[in-house]
Amino acid sequence: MLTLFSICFGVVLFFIGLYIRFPYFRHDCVYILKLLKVSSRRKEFRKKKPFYTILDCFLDTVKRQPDKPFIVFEGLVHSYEDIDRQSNRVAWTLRTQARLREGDTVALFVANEPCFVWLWLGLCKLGCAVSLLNCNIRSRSLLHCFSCCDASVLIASGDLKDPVVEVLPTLREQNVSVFILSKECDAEGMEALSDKMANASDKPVPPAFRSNVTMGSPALYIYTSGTTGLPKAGLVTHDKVWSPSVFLLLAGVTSDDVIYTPLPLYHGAGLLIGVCGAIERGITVVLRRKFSTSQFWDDCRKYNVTVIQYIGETLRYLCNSPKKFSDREHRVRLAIGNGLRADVWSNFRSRFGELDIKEFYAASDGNISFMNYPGKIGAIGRVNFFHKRLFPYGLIKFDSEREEPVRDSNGLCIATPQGEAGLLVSKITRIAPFLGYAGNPEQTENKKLHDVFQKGDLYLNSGDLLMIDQDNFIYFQDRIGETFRWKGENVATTEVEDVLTELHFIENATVYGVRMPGHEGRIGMAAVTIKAGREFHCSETFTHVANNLPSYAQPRFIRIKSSLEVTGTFKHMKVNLVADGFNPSAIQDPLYVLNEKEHCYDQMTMNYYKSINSGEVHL
Ligand SMILES: *[C@@H]1O[C@H](CO)[C@@H](O)[C@H](O)[C@H]1NC(C)=O
Ligand SMILES: *[C@@H]1O[C@H](CO)[C@@H](O)[C@H](O)[C@H]1NC(C)=O
Ligand SMILES: *[C@@H]1O[C@H](CO)[C@@H](O)[C@H](O)[C@H]1NC(C)=O
Ligand SMILES: *[C@@H]1O[C@H](CO)[C@@H](O)[C@H](O)[C@H]1NC(C)=O
Ligand SMILES: *[C@@H]1O[C@H](CO)[C@@H](O)[C@H](O)[C@H]1NC(C)=O
Ligand SMILES: CC(=O)N[C@H]1CO[C@H](CO)[C@@H](O)[C@@H]1O
Repeated sequence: MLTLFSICFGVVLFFIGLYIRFPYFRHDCVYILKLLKVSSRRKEFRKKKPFYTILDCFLDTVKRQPDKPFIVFEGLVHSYEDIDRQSNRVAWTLRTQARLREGDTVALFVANEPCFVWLWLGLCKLGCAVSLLNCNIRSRSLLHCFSCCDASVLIASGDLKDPVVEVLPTLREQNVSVFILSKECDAEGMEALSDKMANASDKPVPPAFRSNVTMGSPALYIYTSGTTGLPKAGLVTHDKVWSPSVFLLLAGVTSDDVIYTPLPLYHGAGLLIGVCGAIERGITVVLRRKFSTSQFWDDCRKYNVTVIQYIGETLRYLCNSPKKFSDREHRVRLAIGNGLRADVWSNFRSRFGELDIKEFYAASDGNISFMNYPGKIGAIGRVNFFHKRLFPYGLIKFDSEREEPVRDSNGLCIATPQGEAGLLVSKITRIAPFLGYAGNPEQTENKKLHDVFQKGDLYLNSGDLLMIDQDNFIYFQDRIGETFRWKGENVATTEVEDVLTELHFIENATVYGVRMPGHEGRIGMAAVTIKAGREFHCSETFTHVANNLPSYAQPRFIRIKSSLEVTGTFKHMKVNLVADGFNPSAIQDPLYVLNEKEHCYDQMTMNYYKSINSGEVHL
């Protein structure tokens, strides 16, 4: 009896000891089990002939639960069956009207609306690849993105007609068929789609129309900002669609949940993690055209939302909104997203309730992802032995002056010790391939790193500096090189530089991101030189910038310099400029700040600087 008791006591002590020594042991094990489940399912999908795509998963969900709400939007409920039928109409219409066939690529220039989902599914049913254009881009950028992936058809929302009309002459030269989602269309060279769809059949689309689709066929092109100039079209194959589609499963979302997605569907987070994840779980998505601070919690209450998708900015806006008695009246139990700062994380939970936050790290053009499954504040993930075996990665020393990895005398990279920031590199393998960018072999090659830990090995350069602490939690530190992040979007500095130097009075420009107190990411700033005998025009600069760049990429501050420092390889030196920031008392040069209301750039004042620093001005 006594021995039995002491054995039990010993066992209890052992587990208490284990818990103290390894407090995250349980989390690690649960995560490994989920990863095992996901990996074995992915293996099964790959074995199936034909490959089991997210569309097949959708069709199975429709069979299982036709009447369950799939997309709820502005008070209207679209069931799984409704959306299936709508996507059939899309497929039949486009098969006749645009003669679309398997393997063709179609560009969608559509805002967050339910039709985004049925257009995408309808195109999947025809075996077409879909290129997801960011609906903020205009003119040159729009044309560039459209032509990256050899699309023959462009489909645009009714309210995006004007930017399409602007580029229509070029599209017509290239024989592109342009469809507008409206009942009628008077502009020559564009066809209305909505009326044709309304008349089309909604009978099922035969799988034979897509019989040649394999796991390696292009499913989507998702754009990321390039290191040189315009955005790059990251290829997402049908196999790769599955990686983000299981995030909701990994985060613990169940079939009873309702997810709220105010994020753009043209990004991986909205479409792949949100909508595809919902299809995988068979749940309802409450979709919103655009994130709104004032409507957020009302929506959550109205639709019984239990899971929300975020980027760091959106949770910060919610924390900055005036306090209400109803702040904790909601059923949201889980938030999933990225870019959440530690202070906002704590504020958010103490104000809106102790909900679970699952922060993750992923890139649509990457081959590695992390999830902070134990919910450690501020971290983006955790080193997990099993995950690392499946997807080898490492952090290496990076020279930020020369903007390249540091190499030792053997020409190999140097791993950073724990606690120190390093460049994330992930091994390119069969199960974690790097698919590159459509029509851009040079940029694809640029992302690869050879001879990293051994001669002959091949890694993907993520462009992100991360840090791993003593407890094996992973933290995001910074983005390197020619892009920075602002409002959840990557800004390509060279694209902004090109736009600025198009102005007749600007000689050279260098663009960089600067930190702003109380904000995630970096805000855009430019240092420019003015051509001899010319001067800086405040309103002309504004008009040009506003016409050519989406708002998140417009430089907020412009600093006029008499010359710009260059490196030995004629790259602009940004380190000192970034360090100077936008403090008017520290900068002798003329300094301007963008004024949206007055449509111009204003002289930067000390008062404005102070109100930014005190948090009075939110950008
Ligand atoms: C567009 O179509 C016309 C007539 O079919 C053809 O002559 C022309 O070469 C095409 N242009 C392009 C860019 O494909
Ligand atoms: C749709 O059907 C209606 C009624 O049959 C017809 O009047 C209309 O012209 C059709 N529209 C198109 C675009 O085919
Ligand atoms: C699939 O590929 C085969 C052989 O390449 C071809 O004959 C067939 O027409 C293709 N099917 C479709 C629907 O394009
Ligand atoms: C939300 O839940 C309540 C109580 O369970 C229910 O009465 C209501 O109909 C639900 N609302 C929606 C939109 O599902
Ligand atoms: C600045 O512009 C001039 C003229 O366009 C060019 O010759 C010069 O190389 C540029 N300087 C830098 C640093 O880019
Ligand atoms: C961990 C992770 O996201 N790995 C992905 C890397 O990219 C390939 C395809 O590009 C995916 O199949 C992996 O799942």
